Amino acid sequence: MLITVLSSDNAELERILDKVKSGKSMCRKDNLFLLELDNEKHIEKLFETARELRSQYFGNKIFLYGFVYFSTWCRNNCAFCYFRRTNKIKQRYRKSHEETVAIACELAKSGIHLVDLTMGEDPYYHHDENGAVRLASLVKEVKEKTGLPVMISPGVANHNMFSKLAEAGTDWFACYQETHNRNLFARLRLNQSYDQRLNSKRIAREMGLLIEEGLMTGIGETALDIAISLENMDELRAHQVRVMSFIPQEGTNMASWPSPPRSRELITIAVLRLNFPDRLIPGSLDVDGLAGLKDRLLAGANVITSLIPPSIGLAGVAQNEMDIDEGLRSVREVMPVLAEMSLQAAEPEEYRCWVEREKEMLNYKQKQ
Ligand code: SAM
Ligand code: MD0
Ligand code: SF4
Repeated sequence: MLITVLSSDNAELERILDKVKSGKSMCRKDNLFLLELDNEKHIEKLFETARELRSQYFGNKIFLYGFVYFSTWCRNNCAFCYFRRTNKIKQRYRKSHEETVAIACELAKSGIHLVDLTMGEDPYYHHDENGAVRLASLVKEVKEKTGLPVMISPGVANHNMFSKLAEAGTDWFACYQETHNRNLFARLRLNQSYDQRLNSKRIAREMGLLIEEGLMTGIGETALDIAISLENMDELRAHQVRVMSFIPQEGTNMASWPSPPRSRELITIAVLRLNFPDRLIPGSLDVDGLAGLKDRLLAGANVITSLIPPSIGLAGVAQNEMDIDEGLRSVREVMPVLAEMSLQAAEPEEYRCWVEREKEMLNYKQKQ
């Protein structure tokens, strides 16, 4: 009986993988089937196909993102987040403009391809026109001094902030919905508007910024929720799509909520690759540190995120301390992992070209 079920599952898996390899897009039922795989051999086949597709579009090149969490002040109170407003924490800080630029330059020297400037929804930047001006001038100087593309993760931004950010040359806007199930969203991102958050990505795109959408797993979502998220990511035409496992944080409503088995994040990374073969898909060092990198690359990720310079008091997000002061979240430490897997860090120029081409396509489509 079990053998019959396994072999019919195998046939269905082959059918879906062949369909993807021949360039056809998948339907909700296909995605659900893949997201619910539980046989190790089948999962390995899925990962193999994800790697094949990655190599078809990106060869053996991997992109590296440096991460600067420059303000951990936040006006929101997300149920899952260590940096939520009401949490009394020791890592509440706001780095000055000069300090942030210096950190970005240090990261750039280490060989990263993009600077991701991330913050809580800090009123210092969000409160008024002056805040938006400060943020735009930070992006502008980081771009000028590092010569690298810049991503900004400021939380929900308004039209005025986007126009200043676009003017300053911001390349990317990252803002993760976490889930596209509105009820679940309301339980996670307390007192925040689902539509406003989703729309801010649409506005950013209209202003010519590349956008990143993301999911969190292990927060009470079902496989169907994830399949529906894939459709939303497609509709949004996000340039980068991600998934991260939930990590419980001290002092939050979800402190005793368990972190999920990593299989769900890894399978989702692979399914993202199958749905969006030519898009950027991160494997974050912020979930399991350097030790978790290989599995994420094996599942089809082509960007390493959350590279953080050691010893200057910067925090991660999900793992606010893990591997940071030890210097394990560095370009130097990820290189041997890439080499072991016959992968290679891209040249900064290759990354810049990818970004510039996508931005040109965006602007061209907008003019039509
Ligand atoms: N404040 C901005 C926002 O919320 O969009 C940007 C920074 S926020 C800390 C970036 C992302 O970190 C969140 O969207 C969420 O996906 C992730 N994150 C926060 N807390 C996490 C946790 N406990 N486990 C896993 N991911 C988490
Ligand atoms: C990461 N800690 O990539 C970062 C962060 C924000 N754009 C990214 C969640 O894992
Ligand atoms: Fe603030 Fe972002 Fe954390 Fe929510 S996830 S509390 S918006 S820093």
